[in-house]
Amino acid sequence: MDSGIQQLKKWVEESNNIVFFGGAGVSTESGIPDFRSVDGLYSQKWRYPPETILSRSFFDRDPEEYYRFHREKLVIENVKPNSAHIRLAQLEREGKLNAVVTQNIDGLHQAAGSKNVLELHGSILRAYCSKCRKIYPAELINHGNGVPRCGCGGVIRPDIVLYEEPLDESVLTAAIDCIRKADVLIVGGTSLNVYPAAGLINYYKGNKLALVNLSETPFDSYADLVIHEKIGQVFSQL
Ligand code: CNA
Repeated sequence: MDSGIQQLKKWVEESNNIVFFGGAGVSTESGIPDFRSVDGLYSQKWRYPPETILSRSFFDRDPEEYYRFHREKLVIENVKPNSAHIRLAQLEREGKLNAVVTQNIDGLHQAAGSKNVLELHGSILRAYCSKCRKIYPAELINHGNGVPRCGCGGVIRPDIVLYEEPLDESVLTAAIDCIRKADVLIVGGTSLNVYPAAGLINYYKGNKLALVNLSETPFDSYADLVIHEKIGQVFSQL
């Protein structure tokens, strides 16, 4: 076994206060493309960059085009949790892991059985009316054609945080709180380019910060342990 993975395994064995903070790279091994890898959404041909389509001003201006992108690119059928999601859920059940803080919107941590999941950017598995806030089933936004509308006339939207929108204050506070108190912080599958989420690492006060990411990140020199390997493969060895 790789010495980095051996070190991480030891930290995991010794701790009962682990927090995991992850991003899109956690779900690529389940078949969901991330944004910034070579085969990620940023490299695919689309009329506008994902950051533009996934912004609040774009959603308000052109909900038709937003929903075309949403259904074609964000909703991926028959995806299953991979070894990383599954092992994280096990670690929670074993009383070793306190929380999963995720930038993902795909619901795969919950599908794997994780209970304390702090979804910084919301979830495409929930929907509500942007005008009267009535809650709707996700099928309405994830399938079908056109722009789904509420009886009140408002556009039904996914419960995700679009670019230009603030994060949910209570989710952010809970994430800061558990990261601040964590003994081991494992950060994985995130380019650490999207703020304010990436800045959460700064709240960690311990000396066991592990970064598991395929490519380099701006925080590599800040971490106590860096593993540039596939996260599913790493977690299947922990
Ligand atoms: P990102 O910027 O696309 O970065 C992903 C990172 O993961 C890259 O640095 C990759 O090198 C790395 N990576 C890819 N595959 C693996 C792997 N198997 N093992 C280890 N590392 C890997 O994504 P971030 O999460 O950093 O950016 C935040 C955005 C992306 C958030 O707003 C998300 O909502 C959004 N997003 C989410 C999903 C999802 O829910 N699955 C998918 C695509 C984008």
